[in-house]
Amino acid sequence: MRTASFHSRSSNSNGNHPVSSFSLSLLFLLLASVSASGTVPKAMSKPATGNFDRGPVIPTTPLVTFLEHVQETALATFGQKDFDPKLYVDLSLKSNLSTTVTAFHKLPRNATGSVSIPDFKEFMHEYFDGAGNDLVYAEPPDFVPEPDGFLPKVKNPQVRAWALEVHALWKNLSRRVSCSVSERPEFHTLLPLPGPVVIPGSRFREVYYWDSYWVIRGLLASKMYKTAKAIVTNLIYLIDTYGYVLNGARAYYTNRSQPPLLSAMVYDIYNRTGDLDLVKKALPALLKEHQFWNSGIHKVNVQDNRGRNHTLSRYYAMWNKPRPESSTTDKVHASKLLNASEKEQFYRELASVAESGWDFSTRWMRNTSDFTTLAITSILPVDLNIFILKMELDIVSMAQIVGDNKTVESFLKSAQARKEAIDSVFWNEENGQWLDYWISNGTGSQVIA
Ligand SMILES: *[C@@H]1O[C@H](CO)[C@@H](O)[C@H](O)[C@H]1NC(C)=O
Ligand SMILES: *[C@@H]1O[C@H](CO)[C@@H](O)[C@H](O)[C@H]1NC(C)=O
Ligand SMILES: *[C@@H]1O[C@H](CO)[C@@H](O)[C@H](O)[C@H]1NC(C)=O
Ligand SMILES: *[C@@H]1O[C@H](CO)[C@@H](O)[C@H](O)[C@H]1NC(C)=O
Ligand SMILES: *[C@@H]1O[C@H](CO)[C@@H](O)[C@H](O)[C@H]1NC(C)=O
Ligand SMILES: *[C@@H]1O[C@H](CO)[C@@H](O)[C@H](O)[C@H]1NC(C)=O
Ligand SMILES: *[C@@H]1O[C@H](CO)[C@@H](O)[C@H](O)[C@H]1NC(C)=O
Ligand SMILES: *[C@@H]1O[C@H](CO)[C@@H](O)[C@H](O)[C@H]1NC(C)=O
Ligand SMILES: *[C@@H]1O[C@H](CO)[C@@H](O)[C@H](O)[C@H]1NC(C)=O
Ligand SMILES: CC(=O)N[C@H]1CO[C@H](CO)[C@@H](O)[C@@H]1O
Repeated sequence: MRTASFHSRSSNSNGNHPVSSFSLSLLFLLLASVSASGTVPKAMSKPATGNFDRGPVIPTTPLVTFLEHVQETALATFGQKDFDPKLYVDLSLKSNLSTTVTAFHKLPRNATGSVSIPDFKEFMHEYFDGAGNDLVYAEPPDFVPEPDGFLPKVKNPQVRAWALEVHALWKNLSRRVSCSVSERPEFHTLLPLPGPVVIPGSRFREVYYWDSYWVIRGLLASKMYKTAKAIVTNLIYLIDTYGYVLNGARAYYTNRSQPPLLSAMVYDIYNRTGDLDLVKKALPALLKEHQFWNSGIHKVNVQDNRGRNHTLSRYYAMWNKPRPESSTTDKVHASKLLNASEKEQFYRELASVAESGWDFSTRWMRNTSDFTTLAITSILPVDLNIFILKMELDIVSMAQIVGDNKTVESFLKSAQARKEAIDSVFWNEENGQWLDYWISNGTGSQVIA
């Protein structure tokens, strides 16, 4: 289980990030190629992209901004080797921010802005708690070394033994947010969550959105229903607080989401447990999340060749600066770009690519040899729209379960419309595949009003 690096949360890699076999199998092998065919439909309304960065930006917290300065100084001090920028935005404060900032500015620096290693280490020790100290170990309440009926079809003793070792990792990855976070939230970039959590591990010290889908699949195989429900409860809490599920539970992940798989998590848990209360609690949150993906910047209208109008969704982060957890690397990549608005657009694309869960793939580049040509906000992705179609069908099932006929009816219609849009806009007859649709290739010339 390569939990540390297997797919995209927020990597600081440089464009060659491997896509996991998990994510690939998830895409139903739809996406062998990513270009649209010659018979592409025409985008009807010009979205706020092209060469201009016009989307919303929600300002960051003073703590995140300060930690980015610390990150920069750390890079100047320690150098590139083994440098992980994320470490510095995961630190929590020991004293209040103004005291810490004052001490930081008093550090003696040389001409290149670097502090001596001993001075910097002493400052770090005196003013910060270690990254991840604000998540504490929590014994999962429903873990047993070998659950009843565990993987009944797996008979080979070696494979069984290995599966039980993997199962035992749940114990290892269970945490809860320390009380210190709710006591002094302004000292932490970690966000408080009501229930216990399961983390991916390694440098990914906090809860992630679509990782939780895979975590829950595993927890269900391990019969850990209580832990699985707690994870869903946390994600619902994020929707109640922010209006959508954040990429991860950190102050620097609040301006983007990740592939929307919450409905699948709830539905899978319901399927195993029959927990009606969970469905009742989740349904209003899912309706809110559906709205998030089908309004504003995420929503794009497209007209097909037969003049029919369709609505599809895209990834689009509410952020146009370096991602704080990878700020130093993002800046290096952006330094190739000449002016401020191009840089902002590039930063927007980087954050939006992180929202896709794929991180850096040539799938999102106009020029596959040039990382700065990431253009995901100009793409209607097949997988995102399939996830949303699944969300719509899950909502139909859940509304049926709770007897909300109005929602059943309206989401049957939404699902039908999206299915038609997917077939009409994405389907490529020649290839026999659904392909991503590029809204505009930069010139705006294909955008026909
Ligand atoms: C920060 O802490 C210092 C020292 O404890 C105190 O004097 C100061 O008033 C605090 N500032 C804020 C903004 O809380
Ligand atoms: C500043 O300090 C860094 C690291 O301590 C060192 O590599 C660099 O050469 C120094 N630069 C100057 C101008 O002294
Ligand atoms: C997780 O497992 C590793 C390796 O077995 C061990 O070193 C570590 O202490 C464990 N951590 C927790 C929180 O159980
Ligand atoms: C659970 O899923 C299985 C397989 O898709 C399906 O046959 C079954 O009806 C589902 N059960 C419930 C309670 O939804
Ligand atoms: C599609 O939308 C356009 C622009 O809003 C409108 O003019 C046109 O009538 C619509 N076409 C259909 C078939 O509804
Ligand atoms: C930035 O560069 C782009 C592409 O070269 C150009 O279209 C745009 O006008 C420039 N913007 C500014 C503010 O200079
Ligand atoms: C848009 O650009 C992408 C990436 O260069 C390319 O694969 C695709 O074919 C282009 N689409 C259209 C409609 O020209
Ligand atoms: C693509 O990027 C590479 C590397 O920067 C460059 O050499 C090449 O000319 C670019 N191709 C196009 C079509 O712009
Ligand atoms: C909702 O639909 C079901 C199945 O069609 C029907 O049995 C039920 O009476 C309906 N409930 C309401 C409140 O209309
Ligand atoms: C990365 C970043 O700056 N995130 C900000 C996004 O928006 C929220 C508010 O919803 C801020 O609190 C975050 O700091």
